[in-house]
Amino acid sequence: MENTIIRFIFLPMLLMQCFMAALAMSQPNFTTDQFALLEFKAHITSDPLNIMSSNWTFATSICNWVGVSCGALHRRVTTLDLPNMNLTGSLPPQLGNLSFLVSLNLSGNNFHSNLPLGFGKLQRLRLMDLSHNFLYGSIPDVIWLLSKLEIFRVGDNQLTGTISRNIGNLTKLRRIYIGDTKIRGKI
Ligand SMILES: *[C@@H]1O[C@H](CO)[C@@H](O)[C@H](O)[C@H]1NC(C)=O
Ligand SMILES: *[C@@H]1O[C@H](CO)[C@@H](O)[C@H](O)[C@H]1NC(C)=O
Ligand SMILES: *[C@@H]1O[C@H](CO)[C@@H](O)[C@H](O)[C@H]1NC(C)=O
Ligand SMILES: *[C@@H]1O[C@H](CO)[C@@H](O)[C@H](O)[C@H]1NC(C)=O
Ligand SMILES: *[C@@H]1O[C@H](CO)[C@@H](O)[C@H](O)[C@H]1NC(C)=O
Ligand SMILES: CC(=O)N[C@H]1CO[C@H](CO)[C@@H](O)[C@@H]1O
Repeated sequence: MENTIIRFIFLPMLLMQCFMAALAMSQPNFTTDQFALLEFKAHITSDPLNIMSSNWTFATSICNWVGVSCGALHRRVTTLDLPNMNLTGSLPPQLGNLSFLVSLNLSGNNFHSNLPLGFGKLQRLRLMDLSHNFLYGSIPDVIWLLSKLEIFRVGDNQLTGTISRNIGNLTKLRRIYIGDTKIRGKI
């Protein structure tokens, strides 16, 4: 009898509580994600295909915005993919607050900026493709500490610097494209 009560009443209640707790934990960061994406939108100076202006609005959740997807359970942003969209602008450091981001593909646009130091916080990132833009400055060392990174493409920009020996820490790295940049170093 007691066993049955535990199984049919307490266990579901416990699970529900865990779920609510998980939800409460991820809730504040939903607004962190929202803030990060709005900062990104604010740093877009030209959007000829009207992606941001017509779609990135509060008519829908950020998880329904073009190029954005979220985890099924935690509803945190996991993907920001807007390649070849003719977007002009810069990459704000706040993008580094998308702490659940797995894929970032902004290749083939007109982004003019540094690679923000904040990107070093993207600890879950597996794919970063920023190739074919106008990024400049040096690749911050923190990039070489993104331990989950599998694909790293920043070629066809004006990035400089050396590949840190920390690249040895990227044990998951399968593909790297830094062609046409002024990066030196041994791999
Ligand atoms: C934005 O685009 C997505 C996917 O095409 C769509 O599901 C969503 O409803 C659009 N949102 C708005 C506000 O247009
Ligand atoms: C990024 O998007 C472009 C365009 O769709 C695609 O060709 C490229 O392979 C993507 N990058 C990665 C690393 O998947
Ligand atoms: C982006 O702009 C170029 C030239 O301004 C144009 O040829 C190209 O079709 C545009 N891309 C898209 C996806 O509209
Ligand atoms: C997001 O990132 C910026 C710059 O990296 C930082 O100043 C800000 O406090 C961060 N946190 C939130 C919640 O936006
Ligand atoms: C990364 O590698 C460097 C040198 O190869 C090492 O000194 C450093 O401790 C490593 N860092 C991490 C966070 O593993
Ligand atoms: C509760 C929680 O996960 N908070 C995190 C939200 O995101 C910021 C910035 O990435 C972290 O610093 C918090 O720890």
